[in-house]
Amino acid sequence: MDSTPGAAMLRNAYAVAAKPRSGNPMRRNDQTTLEYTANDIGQTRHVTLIDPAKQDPNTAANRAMVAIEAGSSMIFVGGSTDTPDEIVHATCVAIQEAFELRTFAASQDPEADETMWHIPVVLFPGGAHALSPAADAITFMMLMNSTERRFLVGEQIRGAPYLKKFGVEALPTGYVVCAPGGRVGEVGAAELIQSEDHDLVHAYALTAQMYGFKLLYLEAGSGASTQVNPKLIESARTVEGLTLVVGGGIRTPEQAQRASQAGADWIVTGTLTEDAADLEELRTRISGVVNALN
Ligand code: 1GP
Repeated sequence: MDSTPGAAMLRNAYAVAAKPRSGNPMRRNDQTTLEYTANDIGQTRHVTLIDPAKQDPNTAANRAMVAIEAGSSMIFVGGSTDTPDEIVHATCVAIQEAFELRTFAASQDPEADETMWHIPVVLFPGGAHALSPAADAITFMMLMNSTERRFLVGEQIRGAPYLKKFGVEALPTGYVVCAPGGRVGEVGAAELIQSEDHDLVHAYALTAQMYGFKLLYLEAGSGASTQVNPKLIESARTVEGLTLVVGGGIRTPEQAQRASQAGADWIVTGTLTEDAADLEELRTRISGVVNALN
C-alpha cells in the first residue's frame, strides 16, 4: 500500500472525482490550460493565489469570484507547505462550483459574458501532499535552485502517478527563488538568486528552456519585503519560449507595473487577498493591481 502522505485521501478523492467534472483541460473554448496560460495576449495578466490554509472553502470561493470580477485571469490554489489534501481538495471544489454557478447564471443573461467564468483553477503545490482531482491543472515545478533532491524531482515523482490518474494537466514549470526568498526559500533549501545576479537568472532561464519547461516562475517569497528585482525579470525575459510568472511581495499597483514593464507575462499576488478586511477591499486592491498592468 502506498504510504505517501495523503495517499489514502487522494484515493478517496479520486473515487469522488469519478463523476465527470467541468474542470477539464478543454473547458476554455477548446484551449488547454497550458495554451490559455502561454498564449501571449500582449498584456500582463494577474493570478490570484488562494492559500487553502488561510480561510474556509466557502470564503475562498467568495474571494475567487471577487478576484475574477476585479480582473484576475487565473486562480492558484496552494502556498503553505503543510496543508492536508482534504483542505486543498475542498477549496478547489468550492471554487469550481462557484465558477460553474456563475457560468450558468451568465448563460441565462443575454447581457452577461459567460466566458469570463471559464477560469482555470490551478494547483500551486508545496509538495505531493497538496493535490486535488478537482483542479484543472498544476504548476508542475522543479525548484531549480534547491539544493535538495526532494524539491528537484522527489516530490514530483511521488505526485506524478496521482496527477496522471486524476487527469490534472501538468504545466511544466521551472521555479526559481530569488532574494529575499522568505519561507519557501528556507523550506526549499534554495540557493537564492541575489538581486544583481542577472547572468545567473539568465542561465536558469536558458536551462528551463532546454529542459522544455513552458513556464518560468520567479519567486521572491510570499509576503516578501521586496519584489523580484525587475532587472532579473528583464534578464530572464530575453530567453525565448518561456511564459514568465513573477510573484512574491507585490502589493501595490506600482510594484505590479514594475514587474509588468520588466516583462512578466503573469504576476501572482497572494498576501493582498489574505489580509484584505473584506470583499470590497479585496475588489479595490485587485482592480488597482490589474489596471496597472501593461
Ligand atoms: C507566493 O508569489 C506568491 O508564492 C505570492 O506572494 O503572498 O507576497 O503576494 P505574496
